[in-house]
Amino acid sequence: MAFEAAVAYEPNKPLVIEDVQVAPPQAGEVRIKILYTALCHTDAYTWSGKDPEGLFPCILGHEAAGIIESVGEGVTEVKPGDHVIPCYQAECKECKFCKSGKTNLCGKVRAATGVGVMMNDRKSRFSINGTPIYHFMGTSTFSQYTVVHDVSVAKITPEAPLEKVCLLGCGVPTGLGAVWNTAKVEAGSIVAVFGLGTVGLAVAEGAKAAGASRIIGIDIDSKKYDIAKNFGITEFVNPKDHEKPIQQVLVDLTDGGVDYSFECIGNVSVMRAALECCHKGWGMSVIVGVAASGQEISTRPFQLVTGRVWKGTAFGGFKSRSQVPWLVEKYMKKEIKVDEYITHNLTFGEINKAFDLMHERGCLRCVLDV
Ligand code: NAD
Ligand code: AHE
Ligand code: ZN
Repeated sequence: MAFEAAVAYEPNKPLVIEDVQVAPPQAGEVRIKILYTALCHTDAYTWSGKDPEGLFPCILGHEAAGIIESVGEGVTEVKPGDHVIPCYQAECKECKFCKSGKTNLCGKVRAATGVGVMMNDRKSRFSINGTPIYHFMGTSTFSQYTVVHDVSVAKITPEAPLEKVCLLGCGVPTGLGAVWNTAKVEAGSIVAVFGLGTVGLAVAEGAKAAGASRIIGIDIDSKKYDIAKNFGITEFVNPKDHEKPIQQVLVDLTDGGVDYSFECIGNVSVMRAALECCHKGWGMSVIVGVAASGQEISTRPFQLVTGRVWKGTAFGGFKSRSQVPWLVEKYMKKEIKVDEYITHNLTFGEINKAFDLMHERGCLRCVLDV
């Protein structure tokens, strides 16, 4: 089968819509007709060439929704016609990670998804005139059809609007889960959110639902405050308005520091500030942002000796196949926002324009009609 996909041939070079051969799913794989995909900053990060796992040519994309077209041998949990969200964080329910009860990371297919191929034969299911095109994050959703491992697909209710719930493939769950699963923010807590894009706003939404008493948003774009108030941000600080380091500004504002902070940018200097604005004795900082290859975090170990805790989160700690359907149900019951994060809708052919939009003010998520 040949279908259109947006191929990234080289870092930062415009994606090219090509007719790509999409091979049938092998054992333990499914082929999905992707109907809608959004763009996440991690796609832009890999496209930039700074991701050590970025391989070219590849088909990017990991925040999407679609319908199962066919399944390979031995696939029992989904069938053609099922509505699904591809999940870059797999959940096999059998590996050491899945059984540990301590993490949402899964070990079953990660070695293959990190090098752009499928587990079975260590080959790609995408090709153009016989030349293989690498997969990305085990999802490759910038394509009308994609092949993913069956452990990387969450079956959702057919009633859910796919043009909205595609967002539940990455950014929104990541922010909510960072608060609910990773930090486990308690009612009454003071929370600081660094970076008010989709992920940071979802952190704010999660913190509000958890009953946080103050949710302080920090962003270098002061226009973000207006929109952020709708997601639960109660106070706003622009580091550019202060001469003091931002961690000191926050410590002064909160009688010694915040209970929880979240870095949702991918900037290692901000990660340090996010840790150091936490309260002595118990403050916890969660790294959510993805920093480029070669970047490293640092702080005085004394910060940790005196009780601050530094953590990180992948997909907000949610177990994908088990919990994405639950998040979709929560959206259907209007218990979590999704529509509010979608600021732009474009056609698949406008994908390069969508990448440009990501750098513009006022853009949270852009959804493409594939
Ligand atoms: P975004 O670009 O929409 O938002 C980032 C925000 O940070 C913007 O509002 C920007 O103005 C602000 N900002 C930039 N530099 C700043 C600074 N020095 N101080 C304060 N604010 C600053 O991005 P997003 O889609 O919300 O994603 C955020 C990060 O999360 C990215 O690094 C992305 O790759 C990562 N991410 C991680 C996971 C995960 O599982 N850990 C999942 C999804 C996304
Ligand atoms: N290949 C990158 C890893 C980037 C990264 O940390 N990815 C996050 C998801 S970002 C989604 O937008 C993640 O879940 N990581 C855990 C994992 O297993 O990949 C790099 O920098 O090396
Ligand atoms: Zn993402």
